[in-house]
Amino acid sequence: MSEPKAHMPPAPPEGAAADWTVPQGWSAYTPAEHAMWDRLFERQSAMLPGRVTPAFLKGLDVLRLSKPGIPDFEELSERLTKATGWRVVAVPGLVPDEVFFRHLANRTFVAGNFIRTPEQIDYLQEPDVFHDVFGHVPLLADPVFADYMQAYGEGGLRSLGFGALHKLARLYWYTVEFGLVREGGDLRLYGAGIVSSYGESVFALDDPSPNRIGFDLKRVMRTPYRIDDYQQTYFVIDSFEDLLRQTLETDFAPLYAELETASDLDLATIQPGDTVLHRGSQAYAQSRKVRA
Ligand code: HBI
Ligand code: FE
Repeated sequence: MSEPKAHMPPAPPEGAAADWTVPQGWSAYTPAEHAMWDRLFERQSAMLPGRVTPAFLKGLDVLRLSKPGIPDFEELSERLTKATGWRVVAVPGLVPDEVFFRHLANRTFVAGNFIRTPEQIDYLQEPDVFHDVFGHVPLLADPVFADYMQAYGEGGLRSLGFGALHKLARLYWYTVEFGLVREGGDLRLYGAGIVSSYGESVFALDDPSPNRIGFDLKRVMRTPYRIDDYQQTYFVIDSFEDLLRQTLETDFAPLYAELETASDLDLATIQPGDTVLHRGSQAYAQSRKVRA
């Protein structure tokens, strides 16, 4: 099978629209599926006060996400649109990059419509409705973060023309998925991959193993990431305003050209010039390697 061309994403699966969206099918969720949401919601919302950025808790509240059961995307979108003009639509799973970016550029967030099974409670490969809605949607109610996500979608579409998607994907990974923010001298969580994970919401903030270093756009785009375990390095932004400003002010075309000849950095090694907030012991990653 050949790689799909950047501007020719594969056709959507049967039953999906041209933009890959599907009906959420809210009335078809079983009591067990709603109960799984409630179980995950309770576990995470007990963990997050004092650890997550207050903007996330505000989003949970504004969007009434504590209402029991899997949220109905229409009702959720109504509240979200009032806050920032974003909507949530359902997709069957991962969608092609170009499709994903086009939705973000249009202030539409695509969310998986299925929920993990009890066996998958702590780890699953594809983003389900809990990761997508609990993890991502609260911050879409924050005006600055909402603009950052749109800018990311627009930048993503442009990156396809430079063959630089994998560099830009690192920016998404280390901010939207696994970002930390420094607020009033304290580190707080904001990345969706962390806030939707029971284990990583403690590890990312409190464990001595990972590095925590100041966010630098070029540095991040040279740093590979792992999709199979906790991160070995977290990048810390000063504020959403600063992240948005850096993203909007950077001319990515010359940056991509420069990065083409720059080597990838080791994902666990502190580099000269890094702002080190915590030098990780990497003990966790090493213990996993020995056992693997
Ligand atoms: N599709 N449903 C879904 N969710 C994502 O987060 C996603 C995707 N397709 C591509 C994609 N993410 C990547 O392009 C980004 O992680 C960069
Ligand atoms: Fe995600």
